[in-house]
Amino acid sequence: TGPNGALEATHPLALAPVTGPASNVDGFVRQFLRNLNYERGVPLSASSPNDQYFAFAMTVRDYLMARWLEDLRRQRVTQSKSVCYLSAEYLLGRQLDNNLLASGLTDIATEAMAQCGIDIEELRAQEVEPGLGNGGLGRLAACFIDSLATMSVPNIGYGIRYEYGIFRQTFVDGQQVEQPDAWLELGSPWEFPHPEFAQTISFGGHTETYDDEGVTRSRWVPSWNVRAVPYNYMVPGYLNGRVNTLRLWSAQATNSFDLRVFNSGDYEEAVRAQTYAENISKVLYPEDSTPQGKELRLQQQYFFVAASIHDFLDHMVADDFGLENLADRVIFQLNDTHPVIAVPELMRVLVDEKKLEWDAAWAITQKCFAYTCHTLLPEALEVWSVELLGRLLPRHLEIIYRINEEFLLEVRERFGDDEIRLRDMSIIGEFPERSVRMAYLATVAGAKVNGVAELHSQLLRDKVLPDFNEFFPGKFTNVTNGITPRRFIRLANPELSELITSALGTGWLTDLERLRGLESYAEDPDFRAAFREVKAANKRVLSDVLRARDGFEVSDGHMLDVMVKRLHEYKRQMLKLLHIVTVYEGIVSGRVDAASVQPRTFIFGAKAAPGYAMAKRIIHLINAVGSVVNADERVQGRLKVLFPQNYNVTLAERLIPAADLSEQISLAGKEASGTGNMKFALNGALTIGTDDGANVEIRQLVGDDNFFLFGMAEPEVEALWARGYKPAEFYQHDESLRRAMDLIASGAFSGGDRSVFEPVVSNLLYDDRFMVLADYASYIEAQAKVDAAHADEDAWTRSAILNVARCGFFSSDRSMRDYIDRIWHTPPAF
Ligand code: B1H
Repeated sequence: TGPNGALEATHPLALAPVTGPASNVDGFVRQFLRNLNYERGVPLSASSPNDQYFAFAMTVRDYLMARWLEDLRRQRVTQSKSVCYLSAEYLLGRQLDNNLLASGLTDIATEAMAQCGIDIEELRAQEVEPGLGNGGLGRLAACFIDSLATMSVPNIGYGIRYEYGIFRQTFVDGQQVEQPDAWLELGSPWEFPHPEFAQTISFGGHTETYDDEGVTRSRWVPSWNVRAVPYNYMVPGYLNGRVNTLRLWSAQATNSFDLRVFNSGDYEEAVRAQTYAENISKVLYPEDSTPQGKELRLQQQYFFVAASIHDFLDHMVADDFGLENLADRVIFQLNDTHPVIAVPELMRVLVDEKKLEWDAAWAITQKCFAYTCHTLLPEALEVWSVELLGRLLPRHLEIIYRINEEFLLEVRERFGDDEIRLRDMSIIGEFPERSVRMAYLATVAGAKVNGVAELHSQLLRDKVLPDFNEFFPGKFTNVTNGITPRRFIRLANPELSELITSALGTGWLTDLERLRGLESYAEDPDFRAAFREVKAANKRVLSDVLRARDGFEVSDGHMLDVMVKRLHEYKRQMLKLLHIVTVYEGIVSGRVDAASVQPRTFIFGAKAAPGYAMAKRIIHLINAVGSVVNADERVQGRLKVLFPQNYNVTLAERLIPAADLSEQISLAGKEASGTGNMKFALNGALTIGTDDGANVEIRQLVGDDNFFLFGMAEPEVEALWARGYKPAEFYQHDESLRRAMDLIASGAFSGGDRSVFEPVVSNLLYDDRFMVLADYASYIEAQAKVDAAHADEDAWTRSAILNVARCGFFSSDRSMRDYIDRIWHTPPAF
């Protein structure tokens, strides 16, 4: 090897750049058979669908490889500023079709498989989606890295390679049962392990000071460690030849693992310790919104951010770059508080290991991080008890204390000895136990703090972190979320994509504001007919999927009314259910003629956190209402309630394009943004929604005529709380609400057993933290408007087209431009 360890080859082939297989059907077939034979070790004639899927995926990979290697090389050579996205979750969805699309290989690959006698649909069905996220937050990370690759922005996504992703949901007697998601059981063709780039990550132990040539320094003496092994995944841009990297860390026991225990002869104990280390990346915590202060979770967080920071510093920053300029090389974007322990880790590296002065290190750190907050729920703001943090990461706790001390000094300088303010702004909270407020730490350390929709960012500034907003003028900003149109329009809705292209030509997929051009087509009867035909075709596709997957029959001619998202009380699936029960009760009581009811199919998709009892009861109730309503002949098949189990990205891609009505009905001031709302609107569903999260911006863009607004706005919610909210009063004064609630309480949906759903009913009557009853009347009224609007087919289609035309803003490409302009300041890519 030559200087810098570079290999010096003389063979001409070794000097040429890597090239992929020939970009034609023959080239694809040849490479596919090669992979089948040489990588899988099977002949075509004896290959299983899984072998074929693997060989196929590897072939797609082979076409992307040359660009990937080149982009990795250029990241190092140019040393231009990179975005390191730190996220505990990436909810990727299936990779195969996305990577085919990005590489422009779909047609060639389809023909190649046909010539091999292979049904490409069967191959697609082999892929298990990597469900390495809970919901919106994880899916957002996946959309963002897609957009960055498509915009050729240098980016590494860092995260955790959970062996088990979000649990598989099944229903047993209508109740959720969780099963492990063994997504790696058959391996994954998309990952590249690099054990040679493993990092050693330490935990526990104590700190000490020592004399370093006359300077007193601190150091951490940890008590155990674990190996973090990186697995690389390709993140190809859309038809631009760019391939970025997603690097997920897997925990392995170190070889030297507790030799002391080994030597003491306690073999069993040593092996147990190994298992302990490997637990770190074993499973994704299935809590959405409400983090639990579990030790393993803090281990996961520190494990992946420490590995990521060291990985970047060791391999991506040139030796002569100069640490004081680190912020010219990297911005670490903190996806919520989950990676915030990265802040004291970078400080520890700079101060303890690189021996920088504290102030110099802090100046660098404050430029290298930015923080995105994704919530408004107080219970979702992560805190770690000082006891736990100090035990697991003693040096980091010291560093956090010092950061806090110096921060509070500055606060004192500015505001005087205002003890209440000081207590309120302290990174260390005292009640109910001493703990580290991770959102505060992130806010103090971050160059910028952003919310994820206009309303959310406003509430963050005014309600959640007002003192910080005052103290750090200009630090707070907004970046409204977005979704990738490649996956959620082009792949999920190929028929609509074709229709759009027939009207606008190509180019809109990477410049989504061009959808504006569809506005005039809303007036064109032929276009409207074609648009309706697309929706109908998507319903047929969905119908086939639900039949095969769940044994459901979707009736023709029904409006599809869809509510898919995590089950959480603030999202108010109960409100949707009260509407259904109200319509049903009207029919069975004889007050409403079934024949006059507009045929509707209500589709729910939702997982509940396994420990969230109320959410699980609500799932049970939805299923119970479904089985009663669907079986009742008096309904004459005009109402149907379907709840397919295990809602995931793959199902979302089929459900959303078929939907007529999108349910976005959270209590105003609770949903930070929502991203499903954007996916539905862009696929031509109309929204019934509150003034919450990004709904606000959707409504502003599509116009009041094309959006069904209902419910209290956030200030009204506040005012009602202030007056004293008594849900039972709404029950007493609203006959229709009373009938619906009474029907549930009567045991009509639980075989006469009144106790089963009693907790749900009494929770609404006497607590109702999310004001379901207060918004009920307004919701029912809005649903009547939906019925009326849907009766006018042409007007509805017109509105649906305008939703598509006016929602180009919600491309995640636009979100990325906003991050670049307002936060990252990364120069245009090489
Ligand atoms: C969102 C989370 C979340 N906000 C804790 N917060 C988690 C919190 O594992 N945990 O402990 C996991 C996830 N997720 C969602 O983020 C918001 O509720 C949505 O409104 C928003 O659209 C989405 C993306 O910004």
